[in-house]
Amino acid sequence: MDVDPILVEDRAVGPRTHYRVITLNRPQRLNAFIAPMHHALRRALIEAERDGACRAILLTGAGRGFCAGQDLSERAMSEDGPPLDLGATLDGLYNPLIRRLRAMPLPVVCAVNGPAAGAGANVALACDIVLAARSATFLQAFARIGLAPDAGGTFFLTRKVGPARARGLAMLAEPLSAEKAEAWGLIWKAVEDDALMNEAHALCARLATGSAAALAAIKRGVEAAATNSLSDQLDVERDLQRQLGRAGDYREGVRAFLEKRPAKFQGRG
Ligand code: T3D
Repeated sequence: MDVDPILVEDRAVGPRTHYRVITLNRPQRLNAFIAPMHHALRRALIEAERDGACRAILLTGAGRGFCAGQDLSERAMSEDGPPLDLGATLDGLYNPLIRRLRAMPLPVVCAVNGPAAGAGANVALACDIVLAARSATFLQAFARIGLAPDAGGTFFLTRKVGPARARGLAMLAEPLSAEKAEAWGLIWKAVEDDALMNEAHALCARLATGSAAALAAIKRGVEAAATNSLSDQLDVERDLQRQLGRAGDYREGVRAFLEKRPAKFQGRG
């Protein structure tokens, strides 16, 4: 019997407000990617974005791993067979996934519950807030099989931990502990294993009731900062702030502050 390669569940946090939990679900292969898993994940992300009541996403893995990257059993080649075009799978599957995670207006929290290897590590790094269980590891496994990091690996590593550590992680392909990943600024936080999911859910519930407009703008601003000059980025901030200043959440946020009460934000409109 075929098992769903991902599981999708909505968690309500208020009237017409929820966040979506997406669980990679091939635990016997440490949730390694196969094409149907890519397609199902793509659908779930598109549907979450279209669902105006969905205000955040929690991405995690079933079983003891987060994701071991590409399922290598799909990549077995005979010695004299034709070479594979890996550029085509990156173009068709991994790159659209990374672009979508970075561009979608919803905050994406990743709960790394175990090994995150190859493209699996880089999918985690593409998320907005990454929590990892203390026992989880991040492994740029690529060089072990004669590849270089993909799915944004060279970009995220270089920008998050700097070129010296990026080269070491990619060339030596040694697992990095969750604690070190936090200390190096690769992820938001390492948490005790048994606290991971509670903490991830609490974070999503908090994001889901925050100002959707502000969170989307923060995401756009931080994304743009990766490549902008300071001068260009000041313009981006001006434009985003101008837009936010005209929106209801700002009005409500200021009023709530002055009235010493929690703000009630509007949602995604
Ligand atoms: O191909 C393209 O389209 C281009 C894109 C490439 C993107 C990539 O991600 S390339 C990199 C692919 N990933 C890897 O090279 C990582 C391979 N996995 C590992 O190195 C290790 O499994 C881990 C370090 C992640 C975890 O080690 P450990 O000891 O905790 O677990 P394990 O025993 O190795 O794995 C458990 C099972 O999952 C095992 O199956 P078995 O023996 O119990 O039947 C193992 O074979 C399977 N598994 C783990 N990773 C993969 C996998 N099966 C297929 N593909 C995998 N990537």
